[in-house]
Amino acid sequence: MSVEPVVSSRSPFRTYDARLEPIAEKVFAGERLSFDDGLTLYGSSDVLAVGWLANHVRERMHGDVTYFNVNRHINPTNVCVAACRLCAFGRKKGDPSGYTMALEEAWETAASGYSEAVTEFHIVGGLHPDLPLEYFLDLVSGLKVRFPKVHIKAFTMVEVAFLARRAKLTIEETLLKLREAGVDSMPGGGAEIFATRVRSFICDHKIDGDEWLNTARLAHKMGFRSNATMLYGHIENNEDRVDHLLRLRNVQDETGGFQTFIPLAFHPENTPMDHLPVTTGLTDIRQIAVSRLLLDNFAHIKAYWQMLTPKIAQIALRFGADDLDGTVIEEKIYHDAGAKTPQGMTRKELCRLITEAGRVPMERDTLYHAVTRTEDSFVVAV
Ligand code: V47
Repeated sequence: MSVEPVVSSRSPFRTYDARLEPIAEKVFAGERLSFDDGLTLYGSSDVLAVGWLANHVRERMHGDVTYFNVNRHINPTNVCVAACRLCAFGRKKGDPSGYTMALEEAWETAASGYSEAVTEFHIVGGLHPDLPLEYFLDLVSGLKVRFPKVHIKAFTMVEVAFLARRAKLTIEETLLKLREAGVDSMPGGGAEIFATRVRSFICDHKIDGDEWLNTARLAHKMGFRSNATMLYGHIENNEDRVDHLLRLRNVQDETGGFQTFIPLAFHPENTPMDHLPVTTGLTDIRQIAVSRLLLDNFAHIKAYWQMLTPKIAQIALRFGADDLDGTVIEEKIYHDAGAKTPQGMTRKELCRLITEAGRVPMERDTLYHAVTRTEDSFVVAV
C-alpha cells in the first residue's frame, strides 16, 4: 500500500490508501458506489478518510442539522416463538421471566416515566404464540384514543408477517387492519442480515431476507414509511454487509419508503452467541460511515445512542450520521443483552451531545417534521 498521501485536485480530501481515491471521485460527482467499492470501504485501514467522505455526504445532505426525537419505547411482550441466537430478550411461553402486558398496563406504561410530551411510541415485541391480532389492534387503537397526537411506529416486518400468518390474513389485509387501528409507520427491526448463510444461523425461525424486503415493499406501496436496520458484529463478513446494504438500496430505488437506516451492533451477553466479543469503537464508526456512503437514496443514518453508547454516537455525528434517535425512556432489548447505557436521556442531554459535536440539534417527529414545544405540549411543522 502507498504511504504517499493522495490529494484530490477537487477537495481537501487526503488518504494514504490509494484505493479510496476513485471512490472519492465518485462521491464528489454524486455517483453511485458499487459492491466492490463497499468492500474497499470496509477493508481500508484509513478509517478517517472513509469517515471524511461520509461526513462530506452528510453535510451535503443536512449541513450541521442533527435530528433527535422525544419518544417512548413500549415492548408489550417478551414471549417469543422464535428463539433467535442473536437475542437475549425473547422468552419461551411458560418461562417465569416471560411477561405480557395487559392492555391497561401497556396504556399506563405509555404515559409513564417522562415529564415532556412524547411525539412517538416505538412498539416492538416478541412473536407471542397465543396473542391474537386483535390484542395488537386494541393496543394501538387504545393508544390513539388516549394520545391522539402521538405517532405510532409499531411492529417490525417480522411481526407483521407473523401476525398475518396467525390471523390467516394476507400481509396487505393485516397492514390495512393495523392502519385502521392507528399504526402510522414501522420501525426497522428484524432485518438482521439478509444473506441466508448468516440468517439461517442467527435467526432461523424468522422470515427470510426476501420476505422481510417484500413486506417492506408492500408496506411502502400502501403508503407506510418505515426504517431499516442491519445487525452487525457477529458471524457476518464484509460481503454479507455490503449485500445487505445494496439489497436495501434496491428496494429504496423502487419504493422510496425507507426513512432512516440504523446499523445495530450485536450485544452478545445472555445470548447463545455470548462467546463472541463486543464490537469495537472503530468498527461501529466505520459501519456508520459505510452506510452513509452506500445508501445514497436514504435520507437519514441514525446513530442509535442506546446501542452505540452516547460517546460513540456523538462521534458518529462527524462520520456520516445525522440522527441520534430519542429519549427512549425505557429500553429492554439491549439491556437484556448486556448494554450498560442509561435507560433514557432527556432532551437537554441529547442537545448537549449534539451541540458539543459542533452540530445543530433539531427536534423532529417520526416523519422528520420540525417540532416546537411548550412545557407540556408540542407543535409539528408540516
Ligand atoms: O431487530 C436484538 C436487534 C432490533 C440484539 O426503527 C439486537 O427507529 C444487538 O430495530 N444485540 C430491534 N441487537 C431494535 C430496532 C430499532 C432500534 C431503534 C430504533 C429503531 C427504529 C429500530 O434489535 C432487532 C435486532 O436486530 N437486537 N437482540 C442483541 N443481542
